[in-house]
Amino acid sequence: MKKILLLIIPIIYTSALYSQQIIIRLAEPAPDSISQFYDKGYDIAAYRPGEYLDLVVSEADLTRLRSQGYDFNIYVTEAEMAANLVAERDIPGYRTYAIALAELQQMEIDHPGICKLYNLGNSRGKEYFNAGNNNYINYQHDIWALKLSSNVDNDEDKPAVFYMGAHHAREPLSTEVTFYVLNHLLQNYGVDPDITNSINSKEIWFIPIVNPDGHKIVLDQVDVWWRKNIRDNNNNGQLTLASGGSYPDGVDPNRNYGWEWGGQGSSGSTTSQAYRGPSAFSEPEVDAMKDLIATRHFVAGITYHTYSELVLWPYGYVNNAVAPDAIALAELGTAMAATIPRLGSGYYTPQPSWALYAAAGVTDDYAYGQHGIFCYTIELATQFIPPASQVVQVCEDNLEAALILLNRIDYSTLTGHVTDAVTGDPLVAEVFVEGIDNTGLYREPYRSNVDFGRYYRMLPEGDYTVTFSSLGYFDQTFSNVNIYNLGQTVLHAALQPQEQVSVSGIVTNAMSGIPVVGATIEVSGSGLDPVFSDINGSYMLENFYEGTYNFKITAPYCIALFQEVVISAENIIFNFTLEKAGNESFESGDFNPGWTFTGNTPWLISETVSWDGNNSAESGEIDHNQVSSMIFEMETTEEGTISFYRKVSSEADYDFLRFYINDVLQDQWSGNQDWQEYSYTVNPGLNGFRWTYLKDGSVSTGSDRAWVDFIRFPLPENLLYEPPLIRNIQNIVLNEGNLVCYDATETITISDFVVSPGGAANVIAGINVILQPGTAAQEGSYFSVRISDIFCSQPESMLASEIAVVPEQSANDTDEMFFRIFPNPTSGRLTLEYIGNSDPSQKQIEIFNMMGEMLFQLNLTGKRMHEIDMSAFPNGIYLFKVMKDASLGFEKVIKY
Ligand code: 0X9
Ligand code: ZN
Repeated sequence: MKKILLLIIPIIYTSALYSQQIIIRLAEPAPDSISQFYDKGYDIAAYRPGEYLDLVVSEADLTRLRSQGYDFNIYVTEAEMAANLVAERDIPGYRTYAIALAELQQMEIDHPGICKLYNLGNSRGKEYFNAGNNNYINYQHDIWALKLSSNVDNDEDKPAVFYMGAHHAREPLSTEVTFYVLNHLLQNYGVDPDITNSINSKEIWFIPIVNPDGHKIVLDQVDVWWRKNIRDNNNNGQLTLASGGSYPDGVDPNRNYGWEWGGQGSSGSTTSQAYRGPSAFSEPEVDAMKDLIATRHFVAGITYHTYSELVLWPYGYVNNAVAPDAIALAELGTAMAATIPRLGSGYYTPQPSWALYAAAGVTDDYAYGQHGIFCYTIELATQFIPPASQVVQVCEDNLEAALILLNRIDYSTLTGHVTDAVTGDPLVAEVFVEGIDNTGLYREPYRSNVDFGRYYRMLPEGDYTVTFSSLGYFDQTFSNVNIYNLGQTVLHAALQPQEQVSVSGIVTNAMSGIPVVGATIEVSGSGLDPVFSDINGSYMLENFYEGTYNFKITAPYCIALFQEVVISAENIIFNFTLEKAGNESFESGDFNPGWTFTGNTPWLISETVSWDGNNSAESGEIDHNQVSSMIFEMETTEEGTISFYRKVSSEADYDFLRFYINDVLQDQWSGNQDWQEYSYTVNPGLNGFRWTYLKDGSVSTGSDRAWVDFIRFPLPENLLYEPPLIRNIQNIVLNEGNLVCYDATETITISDFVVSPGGAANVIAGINVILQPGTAAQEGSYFSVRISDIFCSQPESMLASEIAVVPEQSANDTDEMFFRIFPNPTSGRLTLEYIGNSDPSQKQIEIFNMMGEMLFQLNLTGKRMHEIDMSAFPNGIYLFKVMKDASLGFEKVIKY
């Protein structure tokens, strides 16, 4: 009776809860078929280029795929998966969490000198339970790690290696192989001299079940297809099982690591089996791995998965990725793969991870990118869950590769200690190997560790130039460092400390020369906190060392200044001038200071496509899976608005223009979309505005790019010139006119202010307006004057002034001309922005000096923003004469 129940219950239980899935196989897939299925969000079970492509699908999916002409066969059924999980006669099959934990605990008891068990933290389910949710009572798991090493209670100066299993729930074979390697080493301690030596000289870490909650779902046969952890994505307070291949709960742990997190091959959809989570390391299981990796001196590791019989190494986040250590990584991966027999014949295939498919947020990319660890993903076997009878064989077959990895640090490796030459204390220093570290995609520099100053570099055989550098010390370079295959090369470095210097200077406004208070001075790579300029614009950076640094200076509503600074004992004073930020229409034909670019190519200036004038910013030319970004940073002190026009011509729904504020996506557009204006609220603080054009893995449509024009930044009103209301005056004399300082901050209108040629100084309401004798600006013209918002702190200096002079408005003069000129005053670049409604094409501008001499003429030719270079003009006040059209004469004069 009991036996029958045991047989029947799992079948009823599983089929009642979710629709059945199967693994289907496409034999000899075309090279591009993987990306087709990947892009459509299929659950990829396995892929061996040219051999097979396996998908997890429902029966309905299979029918549909067949009707589309695909030649898929059923490869593994759900019943087979479930049956394989179960122990066979005398063959134990797969460990549960409870059995695994008991075994680890027993090891620690049996081998207390060399085994130490660490609890690395809670699973997601345990976190929910601890927070009071009883629905997760059965998912209270810990993430366990066993450290195997002599003097196991001490943290010694030893290189560490890790073996991880069960990132993915439906891959319990990965736990079995991890245990097998562990048991083999343990049983041979004191027996096999090589293994004994390895355990004595290394730390060997085992994390057999990284994702215990998911693992339980599979081992209990609740859902044998479960892959992710059990994050409650839909917030219903309980585990939601899949329906129709959709997985509402869970994050894919192998998309949650923080190296290029969010990129290709990871999904932003919560129901996807490859859901990356809301942010990098959002999941406690993955966060636990991050902490472990950060706190031990790992040099290599394997994360086991199933299936496909592959040995993979970083990078995997983007196609055609080349790691700086590509050669040494491939050498080791190839050596390991050559020892692992495949089920039929031949050996595992070695390849960089991206060659399988690009997937971002994976373990090996993070371990390598962040810490330089030679981390491999081994895709075991030919099924997620092979029958219990095959488990031991797969484990045995994988042992030698695990030992090869363990021993890699013993040869073709550079190692040593870096110390302070005076105190002898260990030093964290960058270890730069010429020809390796300056090649390939970015990886964090290798550094010696904080406890011992120890470093390891696994390198291809050969001669190298190696430089040790640490902030506050003189670099030390060694050439002809020979790396050979029979052992390690030991190279210690004792670095001489540098004298400390203090760097100081003043930050001023480039236009007025006035000190900028509260500017932020940051020095990238210095390890120093940013400092701020004081009331006099002065800043001071203490405890500095000689060298070349990149300074970044920002202040509210100013253009961020990026400057390389060479500091030496003689050179410690650096003054900076900041330009006020202006709106942007790209009419100068080049990017103005303050713009920076990231991604595969920078943005360009288009001279053929524009919303106003002739120019706009155009995304750089990019290929599939690439991005092109332009960024402008601006500090603001109050809430404001940014607006811009955008135009897109791209593959609809796949290739996008995206706009971000501080890396938070605000909007995205794709397809064919003509110029349109968008605006967004901007919070006070340092704001990074980023426009990114990005393409997915295939297809290009239209012009395949995006344009941005007429950007209005969140500038406060007083930075912009708004034409004021005008009253009449007659025959104003402007040449040699001189506006003196006064302390008014409110708008003051000077009305009925008549000055005839030869007129003298006038004083109105405490404002001094001195108009020197001279010639009338233009005979017979009628003007009004208004002076507004004037602020001065020092007599004699002109800080900001605005005078607008326009003819008396006639009743039919409804087409008002509106201009903004900023920044004002200026020392260089000035932007004149037409903000009226009518067509600006007829308008003309003339600029005069105070002598009434016309300096130059400008036609608006349809442009709304004009960049005017004033840097060649001497300090003073200039008049802008704006004409409605060339024949109509004065419409407005603006004085600067
Ligand atoms: O997709 C994965 O996470 C791994 N395959 S699995 O079937 N076990 O899920 C492979 C990851 C390898 N890395 C990259 N392709 N970047
Ligand atoms: Zn996996």
